[in-house]
Amino acid sequence: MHIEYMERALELAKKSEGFTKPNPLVGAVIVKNGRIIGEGYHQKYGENHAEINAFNSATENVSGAVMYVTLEPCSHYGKTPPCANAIVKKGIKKVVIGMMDPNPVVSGKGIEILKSNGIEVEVGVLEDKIKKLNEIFIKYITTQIPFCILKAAMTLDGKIASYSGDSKWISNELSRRYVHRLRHRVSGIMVGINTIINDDPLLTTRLDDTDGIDPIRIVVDSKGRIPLSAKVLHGNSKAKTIIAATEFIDKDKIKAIQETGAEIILTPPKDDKVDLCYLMKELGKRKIDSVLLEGGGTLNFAALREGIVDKVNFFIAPKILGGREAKTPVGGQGIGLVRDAIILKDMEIYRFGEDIMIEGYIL
Ligand code: AOF
Ligand code: ZN
Repeated sequence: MHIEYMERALELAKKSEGFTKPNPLVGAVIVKNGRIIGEGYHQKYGENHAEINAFNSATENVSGAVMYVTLEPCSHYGKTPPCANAIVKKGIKKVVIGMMDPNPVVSGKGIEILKSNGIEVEVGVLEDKIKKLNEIFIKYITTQIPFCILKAAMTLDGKIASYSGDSKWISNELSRRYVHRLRHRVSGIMVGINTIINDDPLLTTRLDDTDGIDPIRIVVDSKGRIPLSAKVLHGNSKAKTIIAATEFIDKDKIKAIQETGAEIILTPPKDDKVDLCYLMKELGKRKIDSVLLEGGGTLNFAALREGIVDKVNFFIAPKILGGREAKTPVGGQGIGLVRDAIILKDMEIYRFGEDIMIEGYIL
């Protein structure tokens, strides 16, 4: 039963994917006499925490009940008062917690409040699944650097476009729909200037079931080559656009870009290019907790080499294109020796119809 109640809390937490950033996804279930008498989840950034919504939904007196909550109840006065205190006041007998709060402001202190008030506490139920759901939050709250997901779609022979540059579409509709859910989930989407010049993408979220949130568009453009007519510089999205450049960008170009409403972030040059580690820190300062990196190959290689990528999602379609000159997902200069290769771990395979998606974490 234990696991089932936590599974329910996890299922509730997932309902607000995309809406709580940069805060966590949290679900809570209240159980009394073997029945669920209250449920809640954190629905939107800045609003009630999961525990409070569970209390508000309770159909009977919660005194003496057990609470299952995916994240350690908070101990701080933030946008709302501490949930641990509310739990004490309501007379909850036992709290089962999925994972400790990685937030240094809370971590361990919520549990301490509960225990010192005579509440029984158990930690670590479904912990791995809950940590995966909150992988973005865990990295961002402990480092202030966004969690970065590199996404690429390729043919079975590893091409992201044909030799003539055609790429519509490599992956199938199910895969592409998943990518739009990812765009909704993350705070930022990042591409290199070549992608803007070649494809002129919108980089917005297009979902058919819910209203998706557009990520902030980030273009890595060291020398400021972006055409002022680029779609990302025009009012087709509620999300803003950031152009990341270096001192090699023309002053007049900076002004012209700013006049479109976009923001410029200048980084010190690194090998004459944008310093990606510096850029990620700057994005973190702007509350961007996650970035979906949608390439192309030059930027993908630089991002992997600089160590800003946390996870990859490689979609592989049952198509073969061939072509010596056809682009692959990771380009750049490349690595000379296999022993120096970038290594991944925790590999998982997902199916989207006939497409295969391989997920892995950078070691
Ligand atoms: C949430 N939702 O259900 C729980 C959270 O910005 P605040 O004041 O809402 O506080 C956010 C912190 O509260 C967050 O970093 C995490 O440590 C803790 N728990 N946050 O947004 C919730 N339980
Ligand atoms: Zn709270």
